[in-house]
Amino acid sequence: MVVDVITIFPEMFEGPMSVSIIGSARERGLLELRTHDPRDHTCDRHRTTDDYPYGGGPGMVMKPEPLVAAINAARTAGPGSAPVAILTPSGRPFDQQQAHELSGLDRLILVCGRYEGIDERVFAYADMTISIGDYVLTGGELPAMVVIDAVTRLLPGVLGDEASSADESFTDGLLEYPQYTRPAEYEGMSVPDVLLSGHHAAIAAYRRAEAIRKTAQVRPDLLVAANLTDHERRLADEARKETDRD
Ligand code: 4FN
Repeated sequence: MVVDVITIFPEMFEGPMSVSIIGSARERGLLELRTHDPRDHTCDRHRTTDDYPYGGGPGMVMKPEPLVAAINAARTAGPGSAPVAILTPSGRPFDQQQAHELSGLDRLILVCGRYEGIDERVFAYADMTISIGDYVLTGGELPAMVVIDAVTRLLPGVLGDEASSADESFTDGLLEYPQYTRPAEYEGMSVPDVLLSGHHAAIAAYRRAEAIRKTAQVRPDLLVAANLTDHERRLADEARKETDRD
């Protein structure tokens, strides 16, 4: 997959996108990540990418011309068509479902805002908008990296066989079950006996029950989409009631 990022801070991507799974995906050619700086598409001496807002008010707004010129440069920098996604607080809430959808694309262009925002007319060049959550940020670069991280790990070959099948079982919409490694006892806290039992069916049942209990307690909204048996629904309802009493 080829991802083009439109950003006035391309250096922000260097560290995070060069290490671990994403760095290795790039080295292996599974992800091609390119940045395009709107500053390189300005004509004035100061390479201006922002201007005062019409109608007044605080802060500056990203000018349309350098941004759209950078989007077009990204478009023509590769074969075929590439959907354009703007990272913005008013975008579609990003989730694992959309990560799966985007991982099926050959190309994607991500546009990062800075200052107080992007001139509204740039949105006419976008196929979609994405938001990673409800908090104030200084730019769309971290959100773009969140999207790239979530999408890249789903690309064929990026994770090993074991990690990708583990992924399928935990993307059944539930939070993670509790995990333990050695030592069996740490500061008086011991690993649940069932995990030391070697009884694989019992371990699987314990983990699924714990994942359902945890999800019901901290994120009951996630259970709506989860595939639960009648018995598991009752387990979730019980866990829910436990927290309601707190
Ligand atoms: N943020 C809010 C309301 C109004 C403004 C903001 C805000 C960066 C250019 C956008 C933020 C959060 C999630 C992009 C936030 C995201 C951004 C994102 C983002 C600079 C303008 C700005 C009600 C959400 C708190 C700054 C709420 N996902 N403006 O953060 O780009 O993608």
